[in-house]
Amino acid sequence: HTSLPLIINTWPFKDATASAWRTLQSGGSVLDAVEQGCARCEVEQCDGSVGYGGSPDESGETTLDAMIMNGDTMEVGSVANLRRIKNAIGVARAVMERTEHTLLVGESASVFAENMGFTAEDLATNKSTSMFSRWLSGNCQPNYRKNVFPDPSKSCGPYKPKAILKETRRAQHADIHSHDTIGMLALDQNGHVAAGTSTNGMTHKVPGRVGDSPIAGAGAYADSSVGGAAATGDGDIMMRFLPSYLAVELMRTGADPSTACKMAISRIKRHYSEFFGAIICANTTGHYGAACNKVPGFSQFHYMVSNSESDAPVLKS
Ligand code: SD4
Repeated sequence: HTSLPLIINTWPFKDATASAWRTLQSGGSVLDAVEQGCARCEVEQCDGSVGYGGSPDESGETTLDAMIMNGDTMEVGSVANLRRIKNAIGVARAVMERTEHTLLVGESASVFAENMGFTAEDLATNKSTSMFSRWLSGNCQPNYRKNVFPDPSKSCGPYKPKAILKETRRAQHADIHSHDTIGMLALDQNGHVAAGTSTNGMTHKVPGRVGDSPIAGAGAYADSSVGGAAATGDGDIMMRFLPSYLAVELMRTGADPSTACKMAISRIKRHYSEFFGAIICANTTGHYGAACNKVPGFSQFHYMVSNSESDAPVLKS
């Protein structure tokens, strides 16, 4: 097939696609491509949901989740709840290449990053500060706490038990602008596959919350004997089903990428018919596909593709 090498990523983050493509063209590896592509979004703060200055948690802090996977060696490096460091995918790669571990979390991950020479910076911006204060000063609903509501005598918290309909939470998730992780796959002509993700998670999440993005098999998965997959959406739900792992395993047993993506989404739908989410898949012949759960407010999922068939990234849906 002629369409290798291939870069594919979630959402219309075309600068990320272009950056990954350029990295491959200038002799970089698939890992370099995924790292550079996701890092591009971390710098651009793609959609406010990748990198610094977005998705403040319930205490107002932005923290980052990222992972990278080498489909040749099956090595993974991940960081979750990373504080103070903007280049989360870079730290994930350092975990993979400079430790024997797979996942580092929270303050300790940040100290590791500082020791590895990453710059510590405040991840707050005017935008994230005002998102947080707007939430505090009125509309602060405990998005992600079940069966609790703020004390009505205070503008926000401490949370008091109260019945809360599950639909409330689902409705919040239907707002696709509150979470648009970058998930990226890179495949080259020599059969190398890499996958990665980077995100600032969910707005007003409970501090300490980790989503699907830094979890191997959930946020992304790569196996150079098959291909790769990456997911985006409601990580709290999606990570229970390891959709990226499932999609890669379905391709291993012969499913084409579109079918594998659809089946991974259907598996989640069986239990959470209204969940918000999408997945991209590609196999080692350069074929690719995507699927999303069509729910009100989210009927079309956009993703970017770069391969030898065009000289600029192409938007697909
Ligand atoms: C998360 N999956 O932290 C991420 C968010 C996301 O599109 O992908 N949004 O749950």
